[in-house]
Amino acid sequence: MTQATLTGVEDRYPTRLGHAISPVPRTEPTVWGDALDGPLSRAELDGFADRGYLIKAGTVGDDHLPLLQRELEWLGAELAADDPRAVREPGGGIRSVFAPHLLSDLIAEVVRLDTVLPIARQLLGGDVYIHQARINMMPGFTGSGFYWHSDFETWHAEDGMPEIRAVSCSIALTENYPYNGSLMLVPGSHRTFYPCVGATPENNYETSLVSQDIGVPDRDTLVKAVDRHGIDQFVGPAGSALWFDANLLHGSGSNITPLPRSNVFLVFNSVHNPLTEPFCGARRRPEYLAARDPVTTLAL
Ligand code: 6CS
Ligand code: FE
Repeated sequence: MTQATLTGVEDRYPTRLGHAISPVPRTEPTVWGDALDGPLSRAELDGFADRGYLIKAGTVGDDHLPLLQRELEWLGAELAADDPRAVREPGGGIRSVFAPHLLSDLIAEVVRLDTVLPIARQLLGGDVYIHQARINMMPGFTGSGFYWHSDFETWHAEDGMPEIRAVSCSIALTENYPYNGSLMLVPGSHRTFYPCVGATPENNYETSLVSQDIGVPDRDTLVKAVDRHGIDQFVGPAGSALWFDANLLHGSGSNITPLPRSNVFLVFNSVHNPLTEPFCGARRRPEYLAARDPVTTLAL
């Protein structure tokens, strides 16, 4: 019996299985709002629906960037060495800082910028809240990558997110070059859910945030997806933003250059898509990974 039937919530996207099953066509729309509902044009919305991502230059301007870059250093120093919200790279340095919007007023401000929140509301068709936020530092020399995955696969299995009605906004705080660990995307892959084989270990997030072994598509799936869709890359100056659908396959290589690729990721979830119980049957993940608190999940 799966967790879903225990809670009575239908699991339309089974994953973390004992055996491989066929990919599941997405049933939800990718874009829930319309051109009149926000700043994105019809063409931009159609592009997002087709490719599963959209790049917007100038999302954060020079008025915020230098302050945000300084904020990164402060956040890195502020968190105690044993704070679980600061995930470290095996080779040294900080890999990610989770829930930075709750630690920094400046990052909380970025969430509500006219170039950010209205786009999230338009894509998700109404009120939203922050499901998860993080800064991925991808430090120079030691930044280890993120293997191919769909964020929704994790958020569904381990956080109980029922529908694909969430979107990530990755804002470059440093220049994202083709060679310093910038995000690679499989355009169009968001229209298919790829069930993964392998049960979720207890407290999986204690290792998966550094190296994700469970909940990743097998190589045959990746060969077929890349063969069909190709690979695009998010490169651009500090201040530009990549909006990508929760189910879009993405990953990044390691960064052996001296140039950090530090991005802040804001994950917006629709208020109509509140978390239930983890569909993989594991215990709930901590609040800093998956917001459930009535205050932090208040509509923005
Ligand atoms: O487990 C998670 O929620 C995180 N893992 C990855 C690889 N991307 C999304 C998210 O930060
Ligand atoms: Fe991810």
